[in-house]
Amino acid sequence: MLLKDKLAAQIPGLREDISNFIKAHGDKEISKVTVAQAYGGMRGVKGMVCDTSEVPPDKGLIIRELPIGDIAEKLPEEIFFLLCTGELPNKAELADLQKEFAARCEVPAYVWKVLEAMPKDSHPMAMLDTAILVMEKESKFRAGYDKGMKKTEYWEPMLEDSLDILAKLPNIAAGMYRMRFNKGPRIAPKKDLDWGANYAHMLGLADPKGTLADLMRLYLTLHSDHEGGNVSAHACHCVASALSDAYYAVSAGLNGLAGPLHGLANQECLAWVLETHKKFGGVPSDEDLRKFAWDTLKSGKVIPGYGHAVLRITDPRFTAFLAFGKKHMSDDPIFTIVRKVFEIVPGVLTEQGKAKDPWPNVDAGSGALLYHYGMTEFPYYTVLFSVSRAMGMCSQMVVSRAMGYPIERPKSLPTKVIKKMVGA
Ligand code: AMX
Repeated sequence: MLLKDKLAAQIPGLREDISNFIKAHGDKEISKVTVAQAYGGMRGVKGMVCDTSEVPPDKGLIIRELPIGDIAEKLPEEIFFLLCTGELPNKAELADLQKEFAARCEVPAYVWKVLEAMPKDSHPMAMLDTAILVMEKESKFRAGYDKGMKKTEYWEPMLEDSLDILAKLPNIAAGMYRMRFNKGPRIAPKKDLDWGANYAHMLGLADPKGTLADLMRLYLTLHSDHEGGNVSAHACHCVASALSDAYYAVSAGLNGLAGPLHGLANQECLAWVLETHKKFGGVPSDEDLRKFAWDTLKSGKVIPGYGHAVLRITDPRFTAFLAFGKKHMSDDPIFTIVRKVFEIVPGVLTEQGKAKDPWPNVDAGSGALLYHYGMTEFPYYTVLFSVSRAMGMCSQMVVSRAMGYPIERPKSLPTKVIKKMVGA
């Protein structure tokens, strides 16, 4: 496998580089922690390493030196290769990776049986995470560990598990969609389609203009990674640092993505947009929308899709979705509201003065695009996000095992000790 060959060639040099770096600079300080940060979700504390991507507050997502806006048109498979190796694949490397995905995409029959046995009103995220966890017995990492593989070899079965999971995810996610929302029998994958197009094909949505595959590719590329400190990446990294295999770790990360302040925001965001549509009987006026935004804030709720823990600009991923919408559905009323919300809400949040970032994040527009294609089941939206974000989580785990990073174990303190430390 060409991806594995490339990693095998890179890893010894990377290990040596980091080992020398720690030897030469290991005692230097890169962050300090205040009392407010300890109580404030560690926001801004620099205490983790993530080489797959970074999110400068004033630029947005950069994957291995490439701004997301410059690579939004790339295939998700290309992005996975980039995340793992720092390089976009050449033609042969891409074809080889796609061959690996096609060869591994079959979902074990027991997964469907478990999903079918779940209560009919289970949240799709609970179903997805169960499906991943139930496949844990397939883990090559755990099998290798049980046989006593060497630490320097950990990354290889971690890559194998990652490819197995990623290859199956669109298949599981699409099958689950059809099962959970009574869309009829599962649709078999087409092995000659790329990852995103195959996912679009297996969902079985009406696609008269033939553009759904483009949206899926864009969606999967844009959500792929967002550095290491967000809830899902961090949860996944932490679990895997205990040498739990990729099935345990990806499932754990996605459980975090299911939270309304994280990945679930896209479902909540579209619900908010549709609420305005219903309340005002169509596209609201600027004044109506401004008032509705204020009413939301005054009722103690957040405006979903706006604000970010790190970003301080309009998320370039939102910009890419907006461009797609302008091109393919400029007269769609729901998309029109999304555009209007973008004109009004940053001003409202700025006036309120609480949110540090009044600008739209990735979730502010993506739901409206899916809705346009007839995917009206909001609870499913975070599943799409998950299929994509699994690429980031998996690539981060491969890198972490390749570099031999240790178990994660920050130090916590009781309030009384912190008070004593600062003389309170
Ligand atoms: N609407 C209303 N209030 C908001 C807000 C929003 N969109 N964004 C932030 N605020 C509020 C916070 O709730 C907080 O209020 P508090 O002091 O009363 O607790 C205050 O502004 C300061 O928050 P912050 O430092 O700017 O943000 P944060 O780092 O604590 O939280 C986030 C970041 C994303 C959770 C927050 O902006 C939010 O809740 N946004 C709406 C939900 C959302 O869109 N989530 C998706 C994020 C992207 C993703 O992971 N998919």
